[in-house]
This record gives sequence, structure tokens and C-alpha cells, in this order.
Amino acid sequence: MAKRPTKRTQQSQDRRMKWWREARFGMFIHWGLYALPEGIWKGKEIPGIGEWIQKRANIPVSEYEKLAEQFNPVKFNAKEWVQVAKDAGMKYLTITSKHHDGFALFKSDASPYNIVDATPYGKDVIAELAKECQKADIKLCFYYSQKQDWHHPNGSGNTLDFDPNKQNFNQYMREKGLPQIKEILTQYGPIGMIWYDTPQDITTAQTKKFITAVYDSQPNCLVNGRAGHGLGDYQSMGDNLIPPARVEGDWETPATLNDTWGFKKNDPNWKPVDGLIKRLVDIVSKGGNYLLNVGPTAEGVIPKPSVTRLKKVGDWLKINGDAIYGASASPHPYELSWGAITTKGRKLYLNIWDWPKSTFTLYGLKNKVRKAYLLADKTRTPLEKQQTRDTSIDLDILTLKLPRKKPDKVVSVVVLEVTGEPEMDATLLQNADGRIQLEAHNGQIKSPKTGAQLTRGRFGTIENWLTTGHRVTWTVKVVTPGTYNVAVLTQTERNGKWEGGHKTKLTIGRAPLSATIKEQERRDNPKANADLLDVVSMLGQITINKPGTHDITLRMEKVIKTKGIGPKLRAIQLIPA
Ligand code: FHN
Repeated sequence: MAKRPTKRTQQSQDRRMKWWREARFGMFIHWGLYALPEGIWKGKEIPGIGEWIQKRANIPVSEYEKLAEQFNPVKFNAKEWVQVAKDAGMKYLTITSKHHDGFALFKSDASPYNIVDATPYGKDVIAELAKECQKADIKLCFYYSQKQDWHHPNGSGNTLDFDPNKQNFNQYMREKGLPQIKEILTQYGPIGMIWYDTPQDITTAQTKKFITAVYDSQPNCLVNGRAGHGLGDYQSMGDNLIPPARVEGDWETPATLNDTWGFKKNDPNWKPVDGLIKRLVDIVSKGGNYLLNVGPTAEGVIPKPSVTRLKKVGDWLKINGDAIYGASASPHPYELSWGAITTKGRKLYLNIWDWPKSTFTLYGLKNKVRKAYLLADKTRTPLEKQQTRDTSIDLDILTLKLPRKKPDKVVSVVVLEVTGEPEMDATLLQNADGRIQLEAHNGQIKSPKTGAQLTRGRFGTIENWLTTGHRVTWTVKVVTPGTYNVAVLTQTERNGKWEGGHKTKLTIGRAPLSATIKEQERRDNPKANADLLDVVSMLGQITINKPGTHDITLRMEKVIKTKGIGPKLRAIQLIPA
């Protein structure tokens, strides 16, 4: 969990975090001068995220700041924006009050480079948003780039105009950073959170000043985890990154609807609605919040593809919101192949995206189910259920009779009301549909005592597998013996580079399967940035003879490291043949 610079009791911290834990879903808005060029500078398409155009196209301040003279978002309508968030079922809105380019979307006495003083528009959009958010009961929160400021001679990040060796960041803090934090916390009523970003080489003392400035003005205002040095009220995950398993403490994934944050004309890579709903469910099932971004145009319009998608997520939440708002992580520490579980008190929500033909089976639930029903069913008609226990393998089995027709096209929710606190078998279990999913992050690594060690990537991979002699073992409870097709998933590098040809040996009991990793298919991994792909390689078949707990071990008998990558292991999948 992120640390706080001031000591608070758990109770008072719980009170401050309450609205945020209840909310689970928020809107991020990246809006500023960068919306004007739309990702194109002097006729040239500038690669990368739109709000970085000043840096990526090497635009000097003297040229970039002139954009302010054209910034006239005549179609901006605070009420409409807030309504988009409301219709999406979002409970908070975090807008870039000042991004790295240094331009403020609010009236500021600390710097004239702001929407009121520097643009023909001349109105304070933040003031208007604050009014509408209050009316709609949406928490208004501010993104503020505390370290990078490409417009101020003492802000970080602009090496084109300013010499970093001559900069004095403390002076920046005194002249602009801290006064602006005070302005945004005193001009617009109660603020939910300050969302700091890219702390870079900020010192602990400087970070503490930025945090204290928030708490001094508004003690109940939260601070996100990118304040720096692990401080803040909760942890911020990497952009678009969803952790592979439950994470303790409060955390949030900031993510985009397409690939950019600030508006770009040529970024049509919109995520499909089903992917957005599944991501939301997945994040909540691991204990986090989803902060999903829109990048309005320079005229002040939220792009239509964003609005239509968000509306559909909102339609889903209208029916299934109980499974999300105020919900906590799954009691089962592993991912499930059919969907994800969220909980609230003595209720479990089975968010199912692979709807079975008629019977749904859940392994490992230890509680007695008092009642099961579809969340979409207003009458809450009980579903037929049966709970048994297979003592030979120490497994609790729940079966539910489900209607043939799923209540929702994407994710349908079954509610289980149970006796006592939800409790599930903590072993890795075969999925009830027969699949056995061995995620790299769940595997135990055994390496030779000397020499290069395997490392764990931040988001679930096992890396640095450049020598032989290492083993990764999973202990899994198998329910249905049989023959399985084995797939291995390895991850590409950011630039798409990947290396194959490694000779693997997978062992279950005494039966080994030896094969070579070859690229057969590249697949999007919805839990990672779009540029990290899964490469699928089918290794062959393996037979598991009896039910019960088994160790499955993967070795590399030969690794190829010509490109210095080796196999970056993401998962092994055993699919019933
Ligand atoms: O550099 C920024 C980027 O422009 C964007 O604001 C994202 C949102 O999380 N944060 C930084 C990169 O992580």
C-alpha cells in the first residue's frame, strides 16, 4: 500500500477512502492545447501519445505557446461532459488541470499561461465543471503534473528550451507548482483527489511538500500514488496495466479508450465494449479502481466513439452495478477462465463471460450457499443449486442450473448469498470447464544457486531466462484426468521483438513433454499495454492419469538468446483434447 507522509489511524483513513472504494469507476479527461494539433505538426503525423506532441515534435515553447491564441472550445459544455460520465456509471472525474506542457485549464494568478488569461475563450472550464459535478454528485478530481512543466524555465522535462543544469526545481515549486495546487484546492469547492504524475527524480522532501499542500487545503482530498516515493493514499498502476492477480491495499489502473490520452485525429484503435466491461470486472475482482480516459477535441467535444462505448458500459452497470460499486476483490486468489468474482459482505458476484449451456460449476467455495439468483432478475427467483464435496481430492463443488439464454450479451452476473464470510480453496484449481491455467506469476521458481537468476516482470511474466537449469513449478488441483493440448504463451518486447526456438520440457509426474517454442499466433493481452503481445505456441499433448494435487514443472533444455530476450513466460495453458 502507498504510504502517507502524515500518520492517520486506519479508521480515519478508511473514512477518507470510503467514497473512492465505493466508486470503483472514474472518468479521466486529458484536455489541453495539444488537442489543437490533433497529433499532426506541420503536416507530419507525430507518433506517440497526443499530449506529448510538444516534446515528440521538438516544438520550442515560443511556438507551442501560440496554440493558446487559437484555443477556443466553443462547443465545450460542462453539463454534457458530466452527463457522459454519469451515463457511463462513473462516479468521479479526474481532469488534467495542468499537464506536462504547463498550460492550466483554470484561472491562475501563479501563471498567466492559463485558459482564462491566454486564450480567446477566456472562461474557466474547471469552474463550470465543478458546478456540474456538484449537481450530478460526481467527485471532481484534478490531475496535476508536479515535476514536468515544459513551459516554466525551472520545471522539468523541456531540454530544448531550458538547460537542466541551470534549473532550480524548488524555485518552480515556489513560483508555480505549490501556488497552483493551492489555487485548484481553494477555487472550486471540495475536491476528491489530486492525481500527480511522472514524479521522475523528485526528492522525498519535495514530494512531501506537494502532498502536504493538498492536505493543508483540504484534509479529506486524496492523493494518488504517483506523488513519488511510494507516498500517497493509494497505489497507481502503470498506464493500461492490470495486475495479474489480487493486489492488497487500494489501487487504481489509469487507462485509455484508444491508444492516446490527449485527442489525436488518427487513433481509431478504440477498445470494444465487451473488453471495457471485462476490464472493469477484472480490476474490481482484484481489488482496484478503473480510471478510464477520454480526450476531447479542441472544440470541446468528447469523441463520439468514446461516448457510445461508455454509454454501453453504463447500460451494463445500470443492471449489474451491484457487482461493482463498493465491491471487493475475489476470495479466490487466481484468475478464472469463465469470468471473475467480486464480493460484498456475504454476497459473491459471479461475473460470467463464458456462459455455459445449462449447468455452471464452481469449484472451491467453502461456504454454504443460501440463495443463488441472476442479478438481472428483478424477482430474484432462486436458481436450482447443489453443493457436494469430493473428499477424495478435498474439493467443494457447487452446481447451478442456469437458463439457456444469458441475461447479458457480454457479462452476466449470478449472485450467491452465502453464510459467513466468503471463503475459497486457496490452491490453484482446474477450471470447471476443464481448462488448467498456469500463469507465470503463480509458478514457483527454482534456480541454480549461482549464475543469472530468473526475474519476475511487474505484470506477471518470468524473465531473464537466458540460461538452462531453472525450473518453474505449479501445484494444481486436477479434478478431471485426461489428455490435454498444451499451449505456452510468451510475451513480445515493446517493439514487437520476440525470440523462439527454445527447447522446453514440461513434466507431470513421470510423463515429460518435450517440444520447441515456435510462433503460431500473436494475441492481444488485455491486461497489458497494446504493444505487449502474447505469442502462442502449441507444444503437443500431455496426459494426467488421476485426479488430485499435481506438480507441473517447466524447464528449458535449450534457450536461444541471439536477441538477448529468451522466453518471457506469461502462461501455460492445458486445454482438454
Ligand atoms: O506522461 C503521462 C501521459 O501523458 C499521461 O498523462 C499518463 C496518464 O496516466 N501519465 C503519464 C505517463 O504515465
